[in-house]
Formats: sequence, structure tokens, C-alpha cells
Amino acid sequence: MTAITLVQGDITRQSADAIVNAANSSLLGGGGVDGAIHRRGGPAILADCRRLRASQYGKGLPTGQAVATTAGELDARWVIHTVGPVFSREEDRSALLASCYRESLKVADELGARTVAFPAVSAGIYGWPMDDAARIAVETVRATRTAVEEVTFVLFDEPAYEAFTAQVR
Ligand code: AR6
Repeated sequence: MTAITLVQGDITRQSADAIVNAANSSLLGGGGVDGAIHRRGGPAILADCRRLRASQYGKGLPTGQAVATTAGELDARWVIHTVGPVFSREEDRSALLASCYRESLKVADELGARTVAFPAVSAGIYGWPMDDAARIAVETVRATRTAVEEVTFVLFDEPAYEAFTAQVR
């Protein structure tokens, strides 16, 4: 059983074996959590991302997938970058959002990570409604077979924290 913990705060201040980044396909950085992780983690993360682009992901990391790099200066061993779907009212992309959590946990298992911190993937710049993002996140982690012992959702603000709290009750 994987324990689920909720924290309100900045994920770049979190200590965990692996910290998950809500990245974009380019893997070359952006705003939101992605910007914060690269800022605080330092240039080693981007250097790893560039290597991954050159070796494996010339066309970018597909939505719903995950890949690990060093965590640089962060208090973690790895950053797991995952690409959430942009929210759409016309098309149900929930399976892709669930895939982000599943694939990140799969990468964590491959690395031997026992504690993993997630942000609310897709629930910022990508526009996913927070309540639904929280439901998919919690349901997917609960349904995933993994050796990860603790998943911590690090929620940036009070509404996000409340949305996740409603799901773990
Ligand atoms: N710690 C924890 N949560 C955070 C932090 C932080 N330091 N900063 C923001 N959040 P977002 P997305 C919350 O936009 O929606 C980037 O440009 C934020 O309030 O970071 O998946 C990427 O490069 C929200 O609840 O990720 C992509 O282009 C949640 O984290 C795009 O944004 C996710 O917001 C990805 O958009």
C-alpha cells in the first residue's frame, strides 16, 4: 500500500527520492512548477534534459509519458519529468492525465525511489479544473501497483490543497 500525504507549499522545497515535474514535450523548461524546478535545481537538470532530447526524444517527450533526470541542487535524487495533457472541453483527455501518474510511478520503481512528490499535473497553465485533476491524481495513485511507499502531493495554494483533501478523505 502506498501512503498518500498532502502538503501545501512549494515542491522545490520538498525532500523526496524523486520530485515530479509538470513539464512540456520539449523538456527544455517553461513556467509554473517547471520554471521553479529548473531555477532552484540549477543547470544540471537542463543539461540532462538536453541529452535526453538528443538521444531519445528528438521529437519531444509524448504527453502522458515520464522520464527521469538528475535533481541537481534539489533535495531529491531524481526529477521525473512528465507531460500532462492540455485540458479540453471537446475531448476527454483524462486517460492521458492518469498516464502521467502511472508512468511517473513506473519510472520511480525502475529507479528504486521509495518516496515521490507530485504537483497537480496539468492543473495550472494547462487549464485542468482542480477538482477533477485531484480526483484523477488520487484515483490513479491508489490504483497503481508500485513499490513506492509514500506519494506526497505538494499543492501550491489553499484551493488545490482543499481539492486534494476532499479526494483522500
Ligand atoms: N510547487 C508546487 N506546485 C506549484 C509550483 C511549485 N513551485 N508552482 C506552480 N505550482 P503548472 P501544468 C502548481 O502550470 O498545468 C509549464 O510552462 C500550480 O499552481 O506548473 O501541467 C510547463 O513547461 C498548479 O496547481 O503545470 C508546461 O508548458 C500546478 O502546480 C506547462 O507549464 C501545475 O501547474 C504545464 O502546465
